[in-house]
Amino acid sequence: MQRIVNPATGKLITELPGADADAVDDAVWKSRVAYQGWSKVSPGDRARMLRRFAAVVEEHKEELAGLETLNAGHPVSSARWEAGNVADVLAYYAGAPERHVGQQIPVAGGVNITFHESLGVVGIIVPWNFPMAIMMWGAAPALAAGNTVIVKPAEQTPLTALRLAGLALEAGIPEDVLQVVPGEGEVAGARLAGHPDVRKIVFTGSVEVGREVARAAAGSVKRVTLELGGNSANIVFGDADIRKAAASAPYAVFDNAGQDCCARSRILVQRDVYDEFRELFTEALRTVKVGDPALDTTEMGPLISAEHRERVRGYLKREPDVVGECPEGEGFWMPASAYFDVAEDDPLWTDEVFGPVVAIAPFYDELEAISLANATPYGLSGSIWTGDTGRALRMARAVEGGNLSVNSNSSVRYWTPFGGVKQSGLGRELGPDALDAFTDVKNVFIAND
Ligand code: TXE
Repeated sequence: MQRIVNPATGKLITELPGADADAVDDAVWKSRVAYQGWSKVSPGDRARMLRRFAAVVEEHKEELAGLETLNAGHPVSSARWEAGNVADVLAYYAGAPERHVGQQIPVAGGVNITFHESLGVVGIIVPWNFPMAIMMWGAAPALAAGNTVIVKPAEQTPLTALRLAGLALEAGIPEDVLQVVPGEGEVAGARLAGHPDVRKIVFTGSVEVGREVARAAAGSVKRVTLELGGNSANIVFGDADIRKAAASAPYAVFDNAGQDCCARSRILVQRDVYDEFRELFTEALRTVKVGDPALDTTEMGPLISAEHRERVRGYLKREPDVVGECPEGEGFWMPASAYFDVAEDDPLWTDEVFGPVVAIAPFYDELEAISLANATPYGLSGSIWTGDTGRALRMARAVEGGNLSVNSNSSVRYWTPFGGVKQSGLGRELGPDALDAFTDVKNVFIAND
């Protein structure tokens, strides 16, 4: 049985049986049968059903946000964003069945056309940090492209995934087109990744498990998309709007208590404004409102589990330079913490801490900033704060990452591509490109004589 716990109180919400390998095999079989129907649904009807699914999610936005707050500890304002994002992603990809067109390529002796063929059964292995959104970033384009989907949610957070599968049925998506199989990663997740009839795996989680998933997928040459986290840099130059950069920096790392693959968990500040930034940032960190995630005013909730909190605490070898507020009680609470003058080889600088901890260091010039920013095996997101457009472009090109922002800390827009370089992963989600990740191009030549 899987124990589903409220991270804000440590109390049991419910217990669920976990799928074993046989249950996954059964789901794959049902998915293959459902694929025979779903892949042949006309583009217009598939689009209509996905639009209806988006509308049903929109109608249940408050319920979904409440469930996410209860199960994942997200502040309700952020959970509302997430539920809205699910509806938006579905609505966006609902436009795809009628628009994902092939090509006619000029050839001698006939006609050459290409088709985007759906793959078949797609497995999506989801982490606990943004359970609804990450599930749908995979499921929406996969379904739109004509595939059937099996979601393996994280052990800690299956509730919104199960509810979304129920809402899909309510919206008229046929049975078994979108299934959710809660279970242990090493059992259900591993079986899904290794199953010969699953044609594609989308995995979001740790680098270690990502490697295992890729190895298991290699057995049947499955297509793989991997999103394996990050340790992104927030780079503040002396010519930037320092007040703005400092005011938004805490949210960029403490959102979801730092359990965000795009968290700007390292801040690099040019030496001439380092002291000013330090003062402003310290002030901003101390005002982050930490507490009951069900309250509208809360900005940071608990960590996902006691086990994860221990992992994060393992990085704190000395007292932080600045510490925020932290509620008392049984939940998995941890204060926002900042360390200044962190060395380039400190694990706080190189590793993904995945908690409310930020490492800050000064730099002299662009070259040093680039070298410090890239001194990690990850390459997902990052921000550059500067008033100089040329510098913004030079830096955005030089920092290793899939998603860079200038004078902003945003990374995710459902209509633009998202993903990492280096050990942050493989492939892109969201935006128009994601459809290609769920289809193969078929080339057909028709002779005219
Ligand atoms: O991840 P796991 P965990 C990073 C972050 C975090 C660390 C560990 O640094 O501290 O990973 O988190 C399933 N075959 N990220 O332990 O284990 C598992 O059931 C197939 C970054 O929670 O990678 C869950 O559904 N699947 C991140 C999913 O993999 C397996 C989000 C992720 O779990 C499996 C989360 C196996 N052998 C953690 N073992 C991001 N990229 O945003 C586990 N799973």
